[in-house]
Amino acid sequence: MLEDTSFAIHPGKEKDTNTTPYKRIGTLQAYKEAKDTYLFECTKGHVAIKFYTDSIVRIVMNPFSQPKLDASKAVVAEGNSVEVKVKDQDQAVSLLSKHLIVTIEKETFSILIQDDKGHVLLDEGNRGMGFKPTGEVITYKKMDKDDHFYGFGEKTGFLDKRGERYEMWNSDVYIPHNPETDPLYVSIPYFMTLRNGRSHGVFFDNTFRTIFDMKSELDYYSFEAEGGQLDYYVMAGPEPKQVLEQYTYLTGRMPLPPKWSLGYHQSRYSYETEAEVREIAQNFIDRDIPLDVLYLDIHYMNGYRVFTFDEERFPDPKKLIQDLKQMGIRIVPIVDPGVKKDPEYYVYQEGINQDQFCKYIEGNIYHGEVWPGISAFPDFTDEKARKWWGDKHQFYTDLGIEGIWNDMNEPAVFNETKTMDVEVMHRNDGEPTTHRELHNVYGFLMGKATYEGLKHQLNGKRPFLLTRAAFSGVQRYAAVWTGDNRSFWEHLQMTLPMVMNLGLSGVPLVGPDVGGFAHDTNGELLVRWTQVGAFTPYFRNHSAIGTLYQEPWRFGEENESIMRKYIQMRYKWMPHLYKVFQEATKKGLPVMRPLFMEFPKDEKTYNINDQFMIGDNVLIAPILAPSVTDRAVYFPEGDWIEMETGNVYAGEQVHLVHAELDYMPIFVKRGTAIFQGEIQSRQNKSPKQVEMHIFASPEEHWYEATYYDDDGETFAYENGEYLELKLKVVHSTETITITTLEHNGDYKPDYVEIPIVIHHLSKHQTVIMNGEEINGRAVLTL
Ligand code: MIG
Repeated sequence: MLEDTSFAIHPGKEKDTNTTPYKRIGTLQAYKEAKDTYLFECTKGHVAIKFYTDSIVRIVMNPFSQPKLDASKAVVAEGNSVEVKVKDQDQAVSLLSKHLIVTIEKETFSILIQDDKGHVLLDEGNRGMGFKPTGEVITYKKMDKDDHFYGFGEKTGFLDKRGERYEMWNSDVYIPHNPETDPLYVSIPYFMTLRNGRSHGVFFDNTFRTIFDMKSELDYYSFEAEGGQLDYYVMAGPEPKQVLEQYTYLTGRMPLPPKWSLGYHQSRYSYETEAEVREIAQNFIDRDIPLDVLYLDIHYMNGYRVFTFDEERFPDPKKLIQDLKQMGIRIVPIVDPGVKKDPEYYVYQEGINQDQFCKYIEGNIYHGEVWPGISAFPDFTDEKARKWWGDKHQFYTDLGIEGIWNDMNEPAVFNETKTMDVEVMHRNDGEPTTHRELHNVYGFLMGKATYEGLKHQLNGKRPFLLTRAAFSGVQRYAAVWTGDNRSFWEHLQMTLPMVMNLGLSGVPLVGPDVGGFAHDTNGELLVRWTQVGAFTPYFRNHSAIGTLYQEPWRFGEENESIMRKYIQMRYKWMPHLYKVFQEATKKGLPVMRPLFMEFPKDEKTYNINDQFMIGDNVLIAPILAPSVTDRAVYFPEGDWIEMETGNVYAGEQVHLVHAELDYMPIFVKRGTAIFQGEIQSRQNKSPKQVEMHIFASPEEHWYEATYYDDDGETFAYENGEYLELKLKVVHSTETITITTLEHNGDYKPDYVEIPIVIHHLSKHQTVIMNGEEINGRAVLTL
């Protein structure tokens, strides 16, 4: 606790910084090509360069041994075979693919990376790559005055990370998430640079503690690691969307989540008894507030023993889960990694008997204190333990559970370092190494174990997994929530850049604890947060033990009815959201997007922290401060139509927009289209009717609209059981022409047509659909 007093700035406290200088890797001696990889021998070590596609190149520096190319936890791509030309000149050697030029200065081994047009992506200048005999590795790159940085996973602060220094070390941080609180629970050692309207990406594939520094120097930034190889991938972009496609080509994309996981979720630490859970569920039904999921936090267990229920609090979990499912509500229980040290507890017994727990090199088990008391931790770095853990979830799936919530998986341990002893020796699938190296992937591998177990048990149904800790690639297994925020307006404000940067880091299904976890929320804050939550990719209200209850009805009828409206609105927008999620599964694009992603040439968008987009045409401008009912909204290029009022706002300027507490401004770009639905009933939340809304433009404009749907709960879509419509809508002064370009997939939804509603149609415009003029109702027949 001394950390929270002036002791923190005690003059004698300045750490002994490791002042050993970095050594450069030396002069190039020789190089050769072996299986698509270029191997460079330098006077002080080795470098490998490998192209994965024409737009992705990997650079690996290893001062101590030949580069290891197959040890990644995050990367799933093997790479295509890429045609590379080698240009050897006096002072430099260059490797050229279709979109990238890598030039290596022979004397210093400084690397310059350019795109095919000669634009500089990375330039080491006279700084290059370095290492210390103790194992640290670093590289410096020139920083342009126009560089903007995004990504870095889960970080507090503003959208643009220029001027920041970030550390990656998964940490359980309950102390308020301030702009300077770093690191948090998630490590994604990846960023995107936007430079003069073009972007490129860097993924530093190193699981040790890493540091990204865009702050300490004016014209160089750096990234470094405590150990391991200097192993990074450069992605050429040049559009921000292409960088995301390239990054997720490497680290994988999310599978489609079950539709129910995209609905509204209610949680509390904790709903403590079966009676309380039933009462909460009934309240949602009675109050006509749609709800898809209720969470069971740690109190459901017997003495916090995972894979158990407390028999008094939850005497018949199977019945409870069935009954709630009848009401259209699913139960998601929390599962922490710590297994209570209790010789009479079957999970501990199995773990010991089958040798599944993390150990020291000497063979003794690592024990740490968490909720259940002294506990052991499964060694998720080993396939045997992952399988065991995954299989254990049969306990939950047999009860009808289809989703799991992983918490404390940094792993969090109640001690000075907040985590496992870094000297623990993980099995690491036959390549043993320390927790110091694998700390940042512990939660990620727990996620892998859990997701794969669930997927197997659910027999074709899509599992849902929520995780607190994560590493690059987590999108393949889990949704991420941003941990223990607080019920402060500042934390509502922080939600936007934080969720957007997670999206820019390849994780589309993300959200905060709506209403705030710690501290007491209040009606106004909860209303404004619920409005935002209705459009965050993951939408869960959660609050901490000892704080005011914050279900939507706790702050009076007026507030309740606003929250009802916005939670219902979430379902109305589901067809649009689902389509954007489907895009995330195909291309790795975020669902909740910063404006620059759609308008990368517009500098005004580079650091907008209080507006966001859902997909490419919906712009949301929430109110994020108390008592505020008017706000400035920046509109990028084009005309923007306010959904509620029909008002049209001209782009490339700021307008003042009015928004009382019951209202959050939502705009759609004129000349585009969206799909919306109406939910069927409280039990069945799939849409009974979907409508296409076209926002007619009086000017020449065209837009390609996509509609996507499937059964929402199985993997049948992977075998063609989906419906995808691609439509082209061309606007002109006289006509709106709608043409079906493609109708893909075999899925037949319950609805047989999609009515088309055209807004702002002028009396001079006629509607033409697939070649025919329409006078009455326009519909898409399925
Ligand atoms: O702080 O399981 O972030 O969502 O409710 C203690 C109890 C551990 C931290 C999680 C929070 C959860 C809580 N957990």
